[in-house]
Amino acid sequence: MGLVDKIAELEEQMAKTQKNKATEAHLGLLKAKIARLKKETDESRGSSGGSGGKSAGFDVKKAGNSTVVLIGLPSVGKSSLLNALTGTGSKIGAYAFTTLTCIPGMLHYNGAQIQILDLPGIIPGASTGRGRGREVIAVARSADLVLFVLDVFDPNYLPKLRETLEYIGIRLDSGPPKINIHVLPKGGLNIVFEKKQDQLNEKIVASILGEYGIFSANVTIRENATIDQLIDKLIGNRIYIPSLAVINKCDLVKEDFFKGIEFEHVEISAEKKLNIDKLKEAIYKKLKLMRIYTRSRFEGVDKDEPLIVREGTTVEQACSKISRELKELFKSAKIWGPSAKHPGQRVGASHILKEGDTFMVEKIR
Ligand SMILES: Nc1nc2c(ncn2[C@@H]2O[C@H](COP(=O)(O)OP(=O)(O)OP(=O)(O)O)[C@@H](O)[C@H]2O)c(=O)[nH]1
Ligand SMILES: [Mg+2]
Repeated sequence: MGLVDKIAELEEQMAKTQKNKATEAHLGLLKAKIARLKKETDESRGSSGGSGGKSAGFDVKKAGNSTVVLIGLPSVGKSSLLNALTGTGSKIGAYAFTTLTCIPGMLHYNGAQIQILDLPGIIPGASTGRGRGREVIAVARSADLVLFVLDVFDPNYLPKLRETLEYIGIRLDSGPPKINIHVLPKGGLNIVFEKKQDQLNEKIVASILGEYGIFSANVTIRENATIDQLIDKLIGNRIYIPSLAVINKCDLVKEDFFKGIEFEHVEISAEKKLNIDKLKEAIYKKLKLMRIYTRSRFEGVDKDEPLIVREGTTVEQACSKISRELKELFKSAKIWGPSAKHPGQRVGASHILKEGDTFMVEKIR
């Protein structure tokens, strides 16, 4: 039996098993087995991790401060949106599969350069199919944000799109599981639960670890984790990316149309250019970018040329973005703005910057 058949058989077995307390451990083990086999098939296909698809047209070079991919069904308006955000001329058509390759554009916002990638539409089963679908979603693996584009008459397609990406190991809107596993040559398992667990217990953790050939290890579970998170930790090649949902073609409906929609989203019309600025701001926020200004003794502050960095960036990291020399000669910095206790506060290399801060480096010589 081939790997694909084995996976199908296990998936069938899972579907047939009732979900309850008594079957939890058994189901967890099946999940672990499936995840392990899937990883093996990915590896034999050579398509796991990295930048994904190898075919012509999909090897797009990353550019700018961050990369955003547009994921959605055919004809929802992805190319129209790329054009509205960036002024790029991606082809728009009233028929499905107008876009056949990956088209990049650049959004300039708040001093940041945000690369937007327009992709062909995906259809159900894209993650398992051999065709372009798999290549399309593989591009998402290297993105900093996934923008789900939904048609106003089909917004409930969102969960299916999310599942499609989850299937190839992309984890949306969450961080890596707070689980540590330190494998030991002998001595059995020592499992510590730091938080109360809803799904995991010693028996389940032991049987899942066994599936991965781990029988001796120090394991610390630092959050209320799921079986899936434990498996993610063991598989190891998961990618964690934030996402944002956009509902397009809002020009076709009245406002009260959106009352029943409960998930977070931005309503736009790419064609009529409605709410595009609001979407730009939402993208910028989700990417957690911020503007930092530098001040030099001679030239003062240049407000036109911010340094674009991620939230949580330290003074040291910002310096190394400017130049290696600056990082090496760093003695201390003076700070003005939101993160400064008082204007001109002197701080060390590990000081965390905030949006709108200005800093000036004092060098060792
Ligand atoms: N009414 C309305 N129509 C739109 C809007 N945005 C796009 N369209 C129309 O929807 C159709 C599909 O638009 P595209 O931008 O080509 O869609 P796509 O998602 O790139 O399609 P594929 O490349 O085939 O996946 C075109 O006929 C557009 O004119 C909108 O905001 N409102
Ligand atoms: Mg298109």
